[in-house]
Amino acid sequence: MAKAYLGLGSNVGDRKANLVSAVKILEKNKQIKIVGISSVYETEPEDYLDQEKFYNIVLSVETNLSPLELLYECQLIENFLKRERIIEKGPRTIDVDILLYGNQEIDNEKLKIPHPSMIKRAFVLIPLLEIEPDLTLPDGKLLKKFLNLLEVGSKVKKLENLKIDCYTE
Ligand code: PH2
Ligand code: MG
Ligand code: MG
Repeated sequence: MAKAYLGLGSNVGDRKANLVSAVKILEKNKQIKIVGISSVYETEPEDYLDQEKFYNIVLSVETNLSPLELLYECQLIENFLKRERIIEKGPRTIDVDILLYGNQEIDNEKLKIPHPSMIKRAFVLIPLLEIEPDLTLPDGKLLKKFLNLLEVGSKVKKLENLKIDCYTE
């Protein structure tokens, strides 16, 4: 079993319902066990700025899927929730990214792990560090050090009253 971390985001339609659907699909997969789930954060859009605010969460999972098999599962969820790819880094019903997969480093045209922009994104690092404060990159660097370098301000807000439950045992 490998421990992996997934970053999920939604800014089209019912953002919470989209995240819940994605979590439910992951829970149904017998080869994936969700072991941690962050709070839901409402976040200002990054990269492509002219779009609605996102809801972002991070999950930790244990899985015996390979990194590529896990990627296919993420893409299956994106297809199921009818994600359209009109604008790069633009609006989406759901985005499911593999952030980390054990201590593996992967760099090919299909898949890059660690996720190349995770260390620059407070909407990833804040929920990730909420569930795993001392997490490191495969090279041993502490992720919280990267968060300290970012201007977060009010761009990432924890939604205290919005919980996504997960039921896997
Ligand atoms: N995803 C992007 C681009 N910008 N901004 C926020 N706040 N949250 C996201 O998940 C996000 C983004 C492309 O994956
Ligand atoms: Mg993606
Ligand atoms: Mg993404």
